[in-house]
Amino acid sequence: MKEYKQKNVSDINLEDYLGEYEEPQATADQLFFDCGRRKESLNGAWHYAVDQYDTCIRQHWFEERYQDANGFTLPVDYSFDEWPAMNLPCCWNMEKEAFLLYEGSMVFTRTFRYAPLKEGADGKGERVFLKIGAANYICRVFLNRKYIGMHRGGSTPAYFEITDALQAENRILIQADSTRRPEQVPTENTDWFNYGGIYRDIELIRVPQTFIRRFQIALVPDGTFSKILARVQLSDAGQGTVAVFRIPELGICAEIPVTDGCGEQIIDAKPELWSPENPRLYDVSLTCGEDAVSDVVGFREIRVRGREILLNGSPIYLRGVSCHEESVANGKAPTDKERLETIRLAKEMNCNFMRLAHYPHDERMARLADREGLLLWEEIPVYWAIRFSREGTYEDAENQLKELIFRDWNRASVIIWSVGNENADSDERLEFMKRLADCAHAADETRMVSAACLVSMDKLAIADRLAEYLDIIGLNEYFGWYSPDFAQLPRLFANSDPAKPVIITEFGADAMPGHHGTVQDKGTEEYQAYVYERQAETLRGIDYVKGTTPWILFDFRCPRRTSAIQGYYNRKGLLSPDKTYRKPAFYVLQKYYQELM
Ligand code: GCB
Repeated sequence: MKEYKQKNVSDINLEDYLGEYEEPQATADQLFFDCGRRKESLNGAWHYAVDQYDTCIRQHWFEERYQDANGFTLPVDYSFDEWPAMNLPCCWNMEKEAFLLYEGSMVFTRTFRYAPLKEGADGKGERVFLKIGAANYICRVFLNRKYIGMHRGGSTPAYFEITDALQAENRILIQADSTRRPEQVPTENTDWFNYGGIYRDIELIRVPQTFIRRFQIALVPDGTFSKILARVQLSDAGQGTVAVFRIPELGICAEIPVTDGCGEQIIDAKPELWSPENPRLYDVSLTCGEDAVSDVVGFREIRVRGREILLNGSPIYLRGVSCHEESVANGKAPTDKERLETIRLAKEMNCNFMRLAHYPHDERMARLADREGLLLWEEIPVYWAIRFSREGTYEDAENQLKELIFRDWNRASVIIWSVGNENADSDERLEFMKRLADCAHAADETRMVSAACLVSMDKLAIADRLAEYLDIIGLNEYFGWYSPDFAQLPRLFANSDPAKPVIITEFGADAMPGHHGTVQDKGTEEYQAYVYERQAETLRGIDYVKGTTPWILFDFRCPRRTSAIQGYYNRKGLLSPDKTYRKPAFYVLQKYYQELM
């Protein structure tokens, strides 16, 4: 870590004031399996201040220096307990009209009590971690006048060990910074709204000295549906030990030998298979030493054979739709009820699949999809013009990918990890994304890796060089919208001969709810429905297209979209932003999917 000296309380001449707050960074290495653990919620009222100039960090507010060495009372620019309060988690943009377009830093603070629960068998006490489900984009944590660490990445969880900083009475301060920056993932330019805030759960998690870091369970994808893989990794290598893995309903109680902190067992079993039609879940648990975790999981196999996608050994067509994580009232922090409604609406359209675009959605979504029976595509925001050669950008992207994979590894609903969206095919990008695809394959041998690629317009073909490194090719094509000539779509397919299945990850057209005209009038419901009809007409005949996730289930906020019919919304939704109004294209897709069932 670089050394920086604070010269006085208000360090107005220190340009690199962030220097010492860029590390330590909470990464995928700190993330651990937390289902079935004892958690204490820190959700609720937090005092906050808009901190547009990063004064909290420049002036070290967290040090709470009210007096100098001689007892002189110092002037300070904050008063934590008199600041207004906000209920976290939330997107601040939704809290006050004045915050709607605010991008930058906010500082949140509260106090909480802590009492250790027990001494460990080794005489050492428990360890305590702070989990922040998500804060966009950077967050920095300060506890009892100490800097704990930071996290980068706006949609994945951060875990900070705070054991040594805890006291009976605690003051915690979290700075959340939603500034868009070119080197970040995503960059400063996206086609969605940049919500700010600590917008997913904030929790304290107590664990023993040595604890279970990873607990991964899956059906072994060997086509026999008769073996379950259970994998464990402990927080420390330590001495050899044994973990006990149980699935009571299947009569499984297996010992997993653990050496150097890692163990793995393949167990004979005949679980009822999970599928969208039969989302069968089992309670599973793992104990090791003083630690115990549990989960509720489904067992299914997903695989590619030639140009087919096989679910539990049978070819499947992925009848999907793309979806942002958003609600009018709650921004990027929808309630469970709102998430369930999103799933219900997709099912009403005869979907068995959803693309969670363009960043990791709340882990709740995949749990709900497990329960409700919906297959998922999950994605990291390697979106558009990522600065592929810039130092640190790859590491940031890879870290977000690993955080997502480790977080959702046990979710039967998740079948595809996507490493990006619509990135132009350059050498730097190929190297960057090939590494990401390799990383996803190495972190998870049970799922498919994909990316939403661009059409090669000069060849009018599927020709993205990244395809070689993917299991399934995602293709965004906008014939009928950005590319006017529908006749090019069948030609594109005729010109292509992919060796793998293709999912059309986007097509669509804007339509303002209730805006009517002829099928020639862009922006009308009629035109959108026409685009869906023409698309379906072509796609139904292409044998290697094994899924579609048109853009998009509902209209979403989008600062780039300023025309009269857009009104700062992307209007390609099949539903109005509040999800209550179905545009005619909704029924076109519903009918098309009915045909494919
Ligand atoms: C795309 C992007 C998506 C946009 C959409 C649009 O290709 O992947 O994020 O929102 O087009 O509406 O232009």
